[in-house]
Amino acid sequence: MMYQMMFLASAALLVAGHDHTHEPSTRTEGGPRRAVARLTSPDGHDVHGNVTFTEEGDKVHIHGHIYGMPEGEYGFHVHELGDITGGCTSAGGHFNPHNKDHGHPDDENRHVGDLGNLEFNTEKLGEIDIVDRLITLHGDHSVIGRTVVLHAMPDDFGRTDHPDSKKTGNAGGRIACGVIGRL
Ligand SMILES: *[C@@H]1O[C@H](CO)[C@@H](O)[C@H](O)[C@H]1NC(C)=O
Ligand SMILES: [Cu+2]
Ligand SMILES: [Zn+2]
Repeated sequence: MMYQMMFLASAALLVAGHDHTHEPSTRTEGGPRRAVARLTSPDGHDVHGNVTFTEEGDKVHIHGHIYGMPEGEYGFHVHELGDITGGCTSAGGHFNPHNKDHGHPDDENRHVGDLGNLEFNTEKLGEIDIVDRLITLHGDHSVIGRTVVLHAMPDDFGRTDHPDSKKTGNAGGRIACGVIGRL
């Protein structure tokens, strides 16, 4: 009996916690919350682009394009800090407020900032068209004021034996980045 009551109480807490974190944003101005980042390369690579974030219900749509990488796939993440004063490395690690392992965007066990790979075509154009269920533009875990980073190598989604796989996806150096600002 006691166990049952404790179970019910913790279940209720879990539900309340869940509802709270996924509460739709109560925006005073009209329309969805939006944010934007302009990616540039502090290290002088000719890589640049724009990314917009639009919150719709409990999902965020991420659109835009980045120019300049050779054909291939490259890791694309939101990093914790909005600090690029010392280049992209100042932005810290992957945004990971729930202390998870690095993963694929569809994984349960992933960093909030894990947006997978961005594919560049033969024209060096990478088109961003992502719908994500963990990124938010409101509350404590908003990505506004944090940094989007494009890496030098593909993200392995935490699925290889490389020692960095479960931390960063072994995506290599940081080629371009931009701080996410509100619109
Ligand atoms: C980013 O957006 C600005 C206008 O806001 C535009 O001038 C610039 O060309 C865009 N850059 C890319 C790479 O799309
Ligand atoms: Cu990254
Ligand atoms: Zn990660």
